[in-house]
Amino acid sequence: MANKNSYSADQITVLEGLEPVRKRPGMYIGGTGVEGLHHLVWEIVDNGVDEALAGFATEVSVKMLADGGITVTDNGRGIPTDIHPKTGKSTVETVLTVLHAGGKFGDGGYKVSGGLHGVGVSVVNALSRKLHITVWRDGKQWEQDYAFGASLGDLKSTGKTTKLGTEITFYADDTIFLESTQFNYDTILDRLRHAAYLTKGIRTSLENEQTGERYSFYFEGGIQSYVKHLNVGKDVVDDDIFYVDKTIKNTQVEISLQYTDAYTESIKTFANNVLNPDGGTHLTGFRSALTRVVNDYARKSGLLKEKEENLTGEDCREGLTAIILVKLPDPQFEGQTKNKLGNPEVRGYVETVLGEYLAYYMEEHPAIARKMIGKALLSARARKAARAARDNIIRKGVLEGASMPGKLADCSSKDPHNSEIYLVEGDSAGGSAKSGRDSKTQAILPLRGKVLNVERARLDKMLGNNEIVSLIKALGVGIQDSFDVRGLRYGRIILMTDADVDGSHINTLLMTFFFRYMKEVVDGGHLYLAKPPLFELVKAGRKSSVFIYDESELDVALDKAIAKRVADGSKINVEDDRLKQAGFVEQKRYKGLGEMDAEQLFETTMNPEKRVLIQVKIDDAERADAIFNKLMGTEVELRKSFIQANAKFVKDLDI
Ligand code: 0RA
Repeated sequence: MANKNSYSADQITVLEGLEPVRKRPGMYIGGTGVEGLHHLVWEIVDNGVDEALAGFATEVSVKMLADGGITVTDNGRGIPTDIHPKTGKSTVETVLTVLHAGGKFGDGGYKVSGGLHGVGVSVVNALSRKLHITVWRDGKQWEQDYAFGASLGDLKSTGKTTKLGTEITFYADDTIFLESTQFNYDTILDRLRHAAYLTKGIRTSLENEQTGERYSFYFEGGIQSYVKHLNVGKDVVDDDIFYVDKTIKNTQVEISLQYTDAYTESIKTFANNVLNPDGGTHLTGFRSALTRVVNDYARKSGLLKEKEENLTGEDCREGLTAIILVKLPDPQFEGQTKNKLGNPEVRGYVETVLGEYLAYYMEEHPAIARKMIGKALLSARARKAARAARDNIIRKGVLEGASMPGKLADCSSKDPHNSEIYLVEGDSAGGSAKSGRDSKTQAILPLRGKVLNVERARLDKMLGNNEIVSLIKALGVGIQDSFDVRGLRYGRIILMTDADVDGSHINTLLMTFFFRYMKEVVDGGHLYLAKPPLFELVKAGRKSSVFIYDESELDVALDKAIAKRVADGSKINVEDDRLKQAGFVEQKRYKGLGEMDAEQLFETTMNPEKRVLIQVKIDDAERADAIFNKLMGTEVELRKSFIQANAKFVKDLDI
């Protein structure tokens, strides 16, 4: 047994330590897809951020190496190099080879990693085919190599230094990450931007060795800068941004907020720099303090009359952008997805901090305070009007009634898994779609003209719009309080508009509507964009045609067709233009759906066997929010520049 190629006893224990990770990686990093892959980067970055939170590091940088590796460097304390009493190995090796041996015990700091989300750098090591670590500590540089989680030798001192910090280079194991081991620059950049917003005084940077791209973030204002960033492109009530940072007991509460003229609220909550999408006790505390302070001020100032009822929480939050960040030693999470902060004491802390400092802020800034109250009063009035309008519509049975809108050509299938609805721009294309469709599974709803801009309209106005009402009714899901995605009558909702600027605009308006009012429909993967052809290449004798869906495909298609004719031995006249050489007699450019007859429309755009559909995804609600604000908001210049920059969006459209 004991030959020189076998592992020594303690190496075996170490290997066993990481075996569960290689066996069931999903348990540790959520999955082995692209998201899980990026988890490896977050794990190490978070450790560096922890060093910054504890007051030891000021910089965390990531480099995407040309050979596929990732290097993460921080200037924290450096992982201790001394022998760990429990393992008899260096602490570096212990941290890298023993599960959950994060090792930062009792330093009194807050941790991003080591808590619920941090699974430890050993997981990264376990899932890397190669890993190299360099530590600068105690005047020395130390280095060690690993493969598949096992050390290839002891930690060795390789030089002298005055530096402090840790640098880890790893190569994701492609036998684990079968889908891809390719990292995404924008994904990493996004994470580093957030880390910089949430950790005051930290600089984060990213370099892509292959493309030469590099970026660095430092936000003096922390979450105040974050609010500013979220509100780019929106009209703000005042340029000033509220900010407070107070510690109660051992919990640090940081809040920043600013009102905009939007009708929606955008509040993000974090515990120890981890986003809590479902809120939790910090959000509850925030809401109750906000409602109380705004009402108190409104009463005291006489803006809210004695006989008027209190402003609701919703009224007080209309147009609000806020970041709530708490840092606490022992965060507890609730709910199935653990997306909700549960520590009960946090509610009171946040309520106290905001209650005191927002009241003070409003006293100090009476002009801003009046604008805030004015907004909330408007919202209250609009809310009452909207409720009346909706009640009226519901009373008339317009939204839920058994009868379908007159313009809907429904399909005969009543099974949502087996039916889809096309929302078609214009009555004439709608007519073609109706006669060309497969009436068993395909329903058609023509929408006339520009659908209402829901971003800038409240619900009462929206419900006054026939197109929107027909749409809600046809889908069968209701709206707002009555919304229920289980009522959805079609598995696929397909937006079919002309391939021009107006068509893109209508798509955007409709996507905005779904994003704002039927997000679950989008989340459920039900929303699609149809892709009509841009060109038709007509064959001699008009026997058959080739349809082209992308500008860039045109040349490729001609090349292919010419090559095929050459291979077939057809005579080719080099004097002819490329179209003729390819055996075509005409190149037709389609400007709109209306130029196709019913059969053509079906064959090119609706036939499930051949059509191209683009699934609308919301990868990142924040990015979507920003884009919608750019597109739908009042800032014409921003909107123009975005449309120009993205005019040719095609394949995977992330809204
Ligand atoms: C164990 C203990 C200490 C720090 C670290 C680990 C540590 C880990 C990583 C991972 C990436 N960068 C890191 N920086 C530090 C505490 C050190 C001390 O008490 O001096």
